[in-house]
Amino acid sequence: MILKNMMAVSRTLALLICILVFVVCRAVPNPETGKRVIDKPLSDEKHYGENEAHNTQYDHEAFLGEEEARKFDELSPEESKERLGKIVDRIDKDKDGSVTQEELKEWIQYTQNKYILDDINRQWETHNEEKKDTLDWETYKKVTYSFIDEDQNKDDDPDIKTYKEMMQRDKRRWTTADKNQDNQLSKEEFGDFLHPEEAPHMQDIVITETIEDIDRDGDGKISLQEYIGKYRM
Ligand SMILES: [Ca+2]
Ligand SMILES: [Ca+2]
Ligand SMILES: [Ca+2]
Repeated sequence: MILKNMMAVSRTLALLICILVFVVCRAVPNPETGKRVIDKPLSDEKHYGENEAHNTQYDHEAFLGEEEARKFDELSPEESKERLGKIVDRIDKDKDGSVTQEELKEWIQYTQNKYILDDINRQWETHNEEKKDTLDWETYKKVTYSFIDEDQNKDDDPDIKTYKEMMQRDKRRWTTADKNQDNQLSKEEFGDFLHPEEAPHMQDIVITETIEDIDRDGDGKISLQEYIGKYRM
């Protein structure tokens, strides 16, 4: 229903979304969930479902952002049409009455950045109950991994073993994110910790974690089979 309205606003716009989303998806491999470095997909929906059927909800979320897309689901067709019209006005930066590919690209980047900023704010509040200016590792660990008793050796439990490994990787990333090395993360450093793909000084850790995710047999190399297995789209 929503996409119909979008097409009513502009058929060309819908086509551009498909092209752009396709281009972005091809550029950023979308490994299975569970890896620690996350390239936030444009939507949690699958772009193509069974038999390569096009999932319009994916475009919908890429275009509006997940939260905004949810709001649209609750609107009547008339209301969503009106609201989409207003959004198109915002996308059309030079106000010439049409949306160029560049304007649409900027809009999608804007919705992605907004997701990242919202996520940082949300997680900062969750982990920083005392509302301090900085966060230390022990506080973060207590909130995130409270269920792990490090003194008890339960490595025979595969879940606990996995969480312990995740915690060690988090600690390593935490140390890298601590740019001024005062053993505390400012909100900005915490943002780099959560979304290392956005920060230049975190690039090495992004590469290391990505290799670790793909290198399943742990020999330090990525075989063709490991690569294909991981990045099959
Ligand atoms: Ca324009
Ligand atoms: Ca710091
Ligand atoms: Ca390997």
